[in-house]
Amino acid sequence: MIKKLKYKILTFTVLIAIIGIAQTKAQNPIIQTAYTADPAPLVYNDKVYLYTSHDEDGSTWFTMNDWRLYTTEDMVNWTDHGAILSYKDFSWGKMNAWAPQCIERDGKFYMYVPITDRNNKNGIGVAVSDSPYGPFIDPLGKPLISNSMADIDPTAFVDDDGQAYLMWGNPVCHYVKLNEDMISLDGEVGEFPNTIESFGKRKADDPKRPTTYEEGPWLYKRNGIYYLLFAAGELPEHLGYSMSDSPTGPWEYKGVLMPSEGRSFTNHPGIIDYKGKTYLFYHNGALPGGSGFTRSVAVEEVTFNEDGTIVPMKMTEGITKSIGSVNPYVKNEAEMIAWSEGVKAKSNEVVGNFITATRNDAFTKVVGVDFRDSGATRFTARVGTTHNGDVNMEVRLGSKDGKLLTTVKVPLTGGDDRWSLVNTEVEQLSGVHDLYFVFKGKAPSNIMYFDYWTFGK
Ligand code: FUB
Repeated sequence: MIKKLKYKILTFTVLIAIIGIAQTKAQNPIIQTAYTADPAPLVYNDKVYLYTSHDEDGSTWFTMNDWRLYTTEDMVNWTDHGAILSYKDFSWGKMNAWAPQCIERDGKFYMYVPITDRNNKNGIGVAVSDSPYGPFIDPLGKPLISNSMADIDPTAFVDDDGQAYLMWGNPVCHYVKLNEDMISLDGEVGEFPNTIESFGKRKADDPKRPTTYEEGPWLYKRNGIYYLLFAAGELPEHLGYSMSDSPTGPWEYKGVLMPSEGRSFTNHPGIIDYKGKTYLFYHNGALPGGSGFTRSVAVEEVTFNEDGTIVPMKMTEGITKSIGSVNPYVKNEAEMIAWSEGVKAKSNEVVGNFITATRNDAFTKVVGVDFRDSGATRFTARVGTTHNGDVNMEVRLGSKDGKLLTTVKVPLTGGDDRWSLVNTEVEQLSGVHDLYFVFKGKAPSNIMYFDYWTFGK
């Protein structure tokens, strides 16, 4: 089985390398500063919290050590909060920080995660926090679910009547009720019958996998109808979905939600309603260096037919219009980014999360900065570099080559644990603009680092 899977992966990777799919320059994939996968969005207090798994740079297998968090209030600018949980935070965890989901109940946040334990067995753990940003603590000291190697990809859901459910699994979908404490099971683990009616017929005959259901279930409810979205086979995966009038089925297969494309042999759905719209998150391999093991998360707006079925969608350039705005007169994190190139996410104990420009002309873009009529005349940023004399950060309007607002000379600080606050004059600004921070320097790598920015008088 593993041999067959590896062969399929290799064939697909070679095929993609030959085709050489072009890198998108649009809003998708929404995270460009790290390789992310298995998106798990959560809406809480008018903000989107996007939990992801994390493919390590240069991975040639599922080398995944922690889960990351990104947030947005406008669906375009995403703020990086770094790694908020690792398999190492579970005393029993050995490796494989795969597809997570975090949900909120009564002000507490429950992060359900698949991990391989110290006996090389897969299981699902739960970690709890008082805040969506963590810290998350494992209250059990052991897996919540540990039945078989198939225990991966949890999705959690609290129904309107207060009953909570956990579903997971590859190659069949398991489910169980959760008690109100969200960290113990209410009854026996069940399994959705893996029938053609429920999950559609797989093209190739595979006795172990007769239907398209593969992994990555996501339970969602809209207008009293339950939707089970899932990663569907065969490889490369597409997304499929089924509908039911009960969270535990029987499920009726409704077809392909998103066909396979985008340089990754896996995909993984996560869906939310936010500010009157519905959004589907998924992953592909569209970043430079992207592949089935260096994936990146993307998002599409979802539309429904009158009968509640979902209009199938393809991978597009994503959400290009902001549904909010950015206030330039407060401290804005450099890692709040709508698009970037040549930039990596970093963090340390001195300043938390920040970004590093890896090459000359690397840049970040922030969409919809609303200067109003306040007449900003000063720009301030916390920056640093290990190079002497030749490093500048340009602040431009509208495009990477757009109107130059100011050039910040980046002082030599000597390391990303030492920072300098720089201040420059800008001409009076008003109105809404996209801001570009363009990093200039002669060094072959790690040109400079950037923590935050703000405008004032
Ligand atoms: O990210 C590791 C695994 O790949 C996930 O658990 C699956 O859903 C697939 O995306």
